[in-house]
Amino acid sequence: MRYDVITLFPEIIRSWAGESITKRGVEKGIIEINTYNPRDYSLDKHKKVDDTPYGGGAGMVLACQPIFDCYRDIEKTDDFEFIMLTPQGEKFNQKMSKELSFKKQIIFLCGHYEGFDERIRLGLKPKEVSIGDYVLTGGELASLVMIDSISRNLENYLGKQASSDIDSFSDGLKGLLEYPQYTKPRVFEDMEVPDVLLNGNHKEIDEFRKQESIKRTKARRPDLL
Ligand code: 6GU
Repeated sequence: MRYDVITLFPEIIRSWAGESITKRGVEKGIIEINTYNPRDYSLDKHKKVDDTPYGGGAGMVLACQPIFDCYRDIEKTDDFEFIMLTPQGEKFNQKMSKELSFKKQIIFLCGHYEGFDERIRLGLKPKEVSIGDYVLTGGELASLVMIDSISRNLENYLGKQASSDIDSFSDGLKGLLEYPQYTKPRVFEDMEVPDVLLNGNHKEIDEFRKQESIKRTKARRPDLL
C-alpha cells in the first residue's frame, strides 16, 4: 500500500510513521508513506497557502493553487483513492477501512485550522471522510487514524495475524467487542483472574471469552448486536 499525505505539517506524519508497527510495516515493504507540503508548491512570493474568505468571516481558507499543483504532482497508480479529511465527510468505520485496504494507493488531503476553498472539492473531487463527530484542529491526526486502521488489514502487517482477527469490530467474533484479558500476577490488590482461564481447557476458555464478549457488547454497544 502506498500512502501519500498532503499536509502543511509533514513532520507529524513522519514522526508517527517512524515508530512501532508502522515503522516495521515500512521496513517490511508492506506500506510506504510519502508526504507533500503544499507550501513547497505555492507560487506566492511569501509561500502563502491560504487567504481571507470572500464575503468576510473569521479564519483563513486554503487556496486552490498550492493544493491543485501539489495534488497533480503526485505520481498516481492505476488504483488509487483520493481522500479529503473533513468533519463534513462520510464517517469512517471498519467497513470503509477494509474496503480501502484493497486499494494500491491512498492520497490524503489534510487541512489545518482553516477550511478548503470549495473549488478544491469541485475540481479534484475527493472522497470526503470524517473520523467521528467532533472537530479536530487538522486532518493530520485523522489521516493517521485511517492509515493505522487500514494498514492493520494488510497481510503480514501485524506480528501475528490472529491478533487482528479477534479484535473488536473485526470478523473473528463477528462484530462483538473484545473479551477481557489478564496477565500475571494471578492476584492483584485482591482482584483475581477468573479460574476458567487457569485450567488449560481451551474449549471452556473459548466459550467463556465468547460469553464475555456478548455480555460486554450488550452492556456497552447494543447497537452492534
Ligand atoms: Cl477528518 N478533520 C477534522 N478537522 N476534524 C475531524 C475530522 C477530520 N474527523 C472528525 N473530526
